[in-house]
Amino acid sequence: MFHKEMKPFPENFFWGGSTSAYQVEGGANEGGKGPSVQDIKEVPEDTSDFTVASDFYHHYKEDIALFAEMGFKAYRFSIAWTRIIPTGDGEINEEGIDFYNAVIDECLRQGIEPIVTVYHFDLPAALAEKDGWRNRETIEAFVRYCDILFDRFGDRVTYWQTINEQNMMTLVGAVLGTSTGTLQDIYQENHHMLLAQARAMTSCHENFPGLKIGPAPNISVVYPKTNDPKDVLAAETFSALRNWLYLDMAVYGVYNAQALTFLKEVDAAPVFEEGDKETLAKGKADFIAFNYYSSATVEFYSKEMAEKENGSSDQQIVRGYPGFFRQVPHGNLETTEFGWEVDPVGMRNTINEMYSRYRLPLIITENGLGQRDTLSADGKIHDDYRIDYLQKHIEQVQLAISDGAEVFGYCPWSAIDLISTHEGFRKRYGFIFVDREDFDLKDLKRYRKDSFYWYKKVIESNGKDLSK
Ligand code: BGP
Repeated sequence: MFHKEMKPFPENFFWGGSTSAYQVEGGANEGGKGPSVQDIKEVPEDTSDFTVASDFYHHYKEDIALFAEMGFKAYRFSIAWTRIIPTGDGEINEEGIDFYNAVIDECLRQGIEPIVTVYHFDLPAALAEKDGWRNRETIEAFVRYCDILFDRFGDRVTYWQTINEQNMMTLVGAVLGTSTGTLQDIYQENHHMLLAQARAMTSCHENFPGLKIGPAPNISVVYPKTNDPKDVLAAETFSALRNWLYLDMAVYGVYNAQALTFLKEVDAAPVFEEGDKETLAKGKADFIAFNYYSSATVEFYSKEMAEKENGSSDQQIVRGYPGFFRQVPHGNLETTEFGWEVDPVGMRNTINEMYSRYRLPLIITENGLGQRDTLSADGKIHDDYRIDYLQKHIEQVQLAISDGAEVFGYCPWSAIDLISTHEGFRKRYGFIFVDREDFDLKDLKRYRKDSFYWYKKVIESNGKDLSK
């Protein structure tokens, strides 16, 4: 669509940045924190574990001051469940409450709106030992944990996100270190997370008026590889499973029909208990937070194709499922150093499709470029590539706003360097460089990257000046 005149970014737009507790905090064994699945998972041999991360736990004042210097209006971060309740469902750890009180107060003191994710990949290890999300008691533990957060922090935190990238935990749980199992196991866990989310949203609305709550999936447009109607259908099925299952539930309180039918066809449909349908129907989001890095491309994948290639009993449907679809490279998109396709226009498509389906205010809670950075002898980081990536994506956000979508914030990943989910510290995303390597902690000193100064200018001009 062409616009005679672009709409400006709204006033009070939440320009900010994003992090998650286990990837940035460190202090893994401090302040009474219990272990999460991220602390006990096996990390790839050549990458760091999460014990120290960026040591935000000890540097939070300095880091939030740097966010404020960039002009952040919002900071999207997650609370570690195991700092608040070390065993997941037992005693409250007041030291953990104190830590997040301090972080929230520091944000507010600096004029930054705290936007909190309740759960970002870090299920308490004690709950994982009791079968994690496969066990329905985890739903109760989650709802209690959420109520504690709303109660203790809701006087200062208005915007809440339930579960970060539940769809990625379902599609690539093994890579994220969240969970594995048969397809049926995984979709049963998914069902329990959906119930937990619905219960948390309902409780938030009934018991804590004034707070706003939404999901935080990773949403991306799915292109058919060709205009062959079979490819188009394949893309639609994959999108139903990847995207709409999560948003239909968060907004309408029902399973996406196509996704549920697919799950039945592959013998992975969740088992409903009495009352589940009603519980799900009650949970309604106030806004949609979503993460976007890249688009997806899909082709029809026949059973014959699968047999020819020696069959695929692969349980990871993210790659493909014989008789339905499979993901393929786009073919016309550049890829990052770490192999991720870059598709800024895809973000406009994604926003527009989401807005026309759901008509809720949208906030981008992750988007960014993971790349190695070099610290020069004079303390500079020339990350033009990151500026390029962000510039192109912000342009598309403004185009989507001009197309008619309601977008109220942009919080790219990541506010500061942190540890990648499975590719270590060398894969950096931040505006602020943290001087450490995967196995050499150095001094953890903070340096402003070129993108820091660029983003400051973007925020100051409310998105009008994107020039380098
Ligand atoms: C999202 C996660 C983040 C983050 C980001 C980048 O899926 O919500 O936790 O890490 O992706 O991914 P990665 O670290 O694998 O490069």
